[in-house]
Amino acid sequence: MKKLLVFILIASIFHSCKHEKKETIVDAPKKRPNIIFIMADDHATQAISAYAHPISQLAPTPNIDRIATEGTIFRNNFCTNSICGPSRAVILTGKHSHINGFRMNGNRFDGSQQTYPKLLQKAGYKTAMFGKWHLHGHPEGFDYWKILQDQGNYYNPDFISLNQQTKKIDTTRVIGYATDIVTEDAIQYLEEIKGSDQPFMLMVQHKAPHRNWMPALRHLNLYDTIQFPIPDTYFTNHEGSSASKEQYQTIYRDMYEGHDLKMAKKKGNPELAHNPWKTDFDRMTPEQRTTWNEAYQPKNDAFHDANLSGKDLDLWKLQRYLQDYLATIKAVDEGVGKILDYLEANHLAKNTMVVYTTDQGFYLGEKGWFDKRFMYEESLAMPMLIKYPGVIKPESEITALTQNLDFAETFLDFAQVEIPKDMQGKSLKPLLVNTIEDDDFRDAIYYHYYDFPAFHMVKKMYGVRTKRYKLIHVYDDIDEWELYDLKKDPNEIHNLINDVDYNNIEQNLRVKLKTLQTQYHVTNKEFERANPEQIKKSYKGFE
Ligand code: SGN
Ligand code: CA
Repeated sequence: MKKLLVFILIASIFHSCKHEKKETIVDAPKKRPNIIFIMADDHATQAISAYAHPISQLAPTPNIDRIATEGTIFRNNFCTNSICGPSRAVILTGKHSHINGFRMNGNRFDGSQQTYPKLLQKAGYKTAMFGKWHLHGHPEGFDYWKILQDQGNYYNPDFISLNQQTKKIDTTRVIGYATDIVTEDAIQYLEEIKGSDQPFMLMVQHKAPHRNWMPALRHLNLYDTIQFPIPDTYFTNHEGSSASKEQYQTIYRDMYEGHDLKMAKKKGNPELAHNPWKTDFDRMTPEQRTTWNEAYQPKNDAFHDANLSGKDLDLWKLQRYLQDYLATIKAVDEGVGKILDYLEANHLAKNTMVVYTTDQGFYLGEKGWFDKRFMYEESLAMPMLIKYPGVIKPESEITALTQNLDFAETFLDFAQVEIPKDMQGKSLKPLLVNTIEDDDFRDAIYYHYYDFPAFHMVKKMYGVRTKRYKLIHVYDDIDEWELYDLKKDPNEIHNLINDVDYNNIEQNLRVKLKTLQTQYHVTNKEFERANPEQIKKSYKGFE
């Protein structure tokens, strides 16, 4: 009996250590940390095995998970505007889109403004940026940078870089696979600065797993035999949300069969089905293309033999999408492993903070969709894992409501640089060193998406999310409010806006929304509507 009690006691202590917060670590290093910020593009929380979603368990990410095992996992981290360039601009500036001026992808980032890399550089950090930039213009505030041109391509991408000798801008096509090249460039830079007594801050930003989901040659058949779980909402008709009905990002309706799903026109012939953006495949070398065709042709032939239609075809498309999407993540995960191994082998691990995140979440078939933009959980959530040995408790978790808006201040705080008053987030340091309770950090987050009319035709929307509820105002060619109870309806398919039982909750959320808009200096100018003619044209044009 006594033995059993001791066992229960030890087991409960052990249990409380796993993924729970504990006392602050006292032996925190005094030196300013190095920071490596690794960011993927469109990496869904559902596709990181540390988050334990069933999809990710079939396509694990062991190296990314190492960051969670050695550090902390954020459970409620969100973007402010679920689209690429805007999220990146928020990360750099610590300011909402309407303040940093980059509201949608077509905008140009005003590089002259204050950013955290500039402030770190000024404070004596070596700063470098690799991979996807996607803010137009060239990076500022970096000692060195080498970025993918525009969106970047998976194979043989074009890079723009700052030539360190001549200080001139070079554009070069590099033969190889984008994820591997970006990882190698980052490691090579670490080699070059080895032994410097300055701390460093590196941004390593991958193209993957962005559309059109082209895996590395070594991963082309990685998940061929796996059947991924089908989301409960794959065929949902989202009643109560016109925006959901009118979007153009449904897997079985809007994906291009050749370009996105790598389907072939005919059996026995590698010629791709609908492939409007030819450059992704045409830039491959003949050898790469041969390896590619050898991997896809047998599975495409099997597809033709199966002669699928209706729902069977829709489900087949989901599997092909997930196989490719998840296979592109494999190289990202391997790259993270290489960077972590490098830090360990070079005695840098102890004083380096490593962050893994993505620019925004992504749909893996939920509601039938791919892409992002909506304020629903899959695209609003940003996975985030951070390790910093001796400071952040291993295997801990943070449930506070946090945002990409907070990253800049966090890095400045750890680097002991004064945080400018005009930044709009909050340093996450008190959460990371456990001097604040998660629930005391923030009670609600603010969101605003503007990119309409545009590709995928997701309407403009803004809203507020608390731990349990979400209120969204969708506007432009419509004017609709949506309210969700995330506890009762985690899939967000029951719009409760007309449910009288939720009147009080709705009123409180409206008040909170107004408070946040005042706090973040949102003016009426932010709610302008597009020209109705242009909207109509776009619905036709993007069909
Ligand atoms: C491309 C993609 C879209 C995607 C946008 C924005 N189409 O246009 O599906 O929504 O980028 O993505 S593609 O066929 O050209 O890949 S973002 O991550 O840059 O915001
Ligand atoms: Ca993105």
